[in-house]
Amino acid sequence: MRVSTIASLSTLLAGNVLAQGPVTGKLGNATVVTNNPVGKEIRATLPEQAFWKTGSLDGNVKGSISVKSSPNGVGVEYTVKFSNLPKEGGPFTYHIHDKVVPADGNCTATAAHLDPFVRGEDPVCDSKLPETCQVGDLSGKYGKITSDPFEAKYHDEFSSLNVGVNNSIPDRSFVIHFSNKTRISCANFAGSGYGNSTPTYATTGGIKPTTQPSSQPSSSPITAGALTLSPGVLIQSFFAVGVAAAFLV
Ligand SMILES: *[C@@H]1O[C@H](CO)[C@@H](O)[C@H](O)[C@H]1NC(C)=O
Ligand SMILES: *[C@@H]1O[C@H](CO)[C@@H](O)[C@H](O)[C@H]1NC(C)=O
Ligand SMILES: *[C@@H]1O[C@H](CO)[C@@H](O)[C@H](O)[C@H]1NC(C)=O
Ligand SMILES: *[C@@H]1O[C@H](CO)[C@@H](O)[C@H](O)[C@H]1NC(C)=O
Ligand SMILES: [Cu+2]
Repeated sequence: MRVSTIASLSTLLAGNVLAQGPVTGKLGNATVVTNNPVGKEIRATLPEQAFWKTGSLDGNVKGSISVKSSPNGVGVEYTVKFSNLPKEGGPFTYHIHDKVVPADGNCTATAAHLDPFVRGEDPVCDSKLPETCQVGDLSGKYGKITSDPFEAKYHDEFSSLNVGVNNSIPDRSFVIHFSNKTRISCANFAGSGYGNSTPTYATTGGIKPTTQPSSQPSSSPITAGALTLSPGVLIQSFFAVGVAAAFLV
């Protein structure tokens, strides 16, 4: 196809989309949460073992998502940290998923993104209109993981720290993906188990057997790279010198 044809086709498509307004949820735009419990904070931390291991991934991606209520109860503040990412397969995405990770660490069992307004994944949402995005599509709304280490802080109006409501985060999980959507790792929030307070690790959901942490060679602890989880649980560092340098394009 000629370049000019492609150009006019995309003009036509763009015009069409504009005429119909942005794609939003079948049940409308996400509603702003105004009753978040002030002073509440939850966190999900990735486990020691990856769900999907590639050659370059050393142990697992290190990372956590913390969700804190805003002083006025409207929306939440997210603090997202990732490092030790695979060298291939980026830019990586991450989302709040609908279901929790079961004790065996099967990231596939977390189902799809948290999407109470039935927006769907495709077409990808416009980050300038976060109310039109899936509530759980954090990288769609606030940016993909494009560096290592990666850190982002942002305010999201559509997440609830209350439990058992359609946009609740505490009773869910998050998943980090390769750009091709393959799930790399996942974790639950708060004391809900997997990745945080459970010292047992994935058997990789039938994808590849991994060694249990107890049978791993115990390297001398590198305090700088160690990640403290719930009291007493210490993940040993898998950082090699230099891994922290940015390598993603
Ligand atoms: C959803 O929000 C978008 C962007 O603010 C707006 O254009 C659209 O009319 C809204 N749709 C509904 C159904 O409220
Ligand atoms: C997705 O990308 C990862 C990393 O490059 C690779 O290991 C995996 O096989 C890919 N999955 C599919 C379905 O292509
Ligand atoms: C992981 O979860 C998926 C979806 O629930 C399921 O189909 C699959 O069998 C599970 N894998 C294992 C190894 O349990
Ligand atoms: C989700 O709950 C909020 C608050 O109760 C409500 O306004 C909204 O309509 C609900 N959305 C769906 C899709 O059920
Ligand atoms: Cu996801």
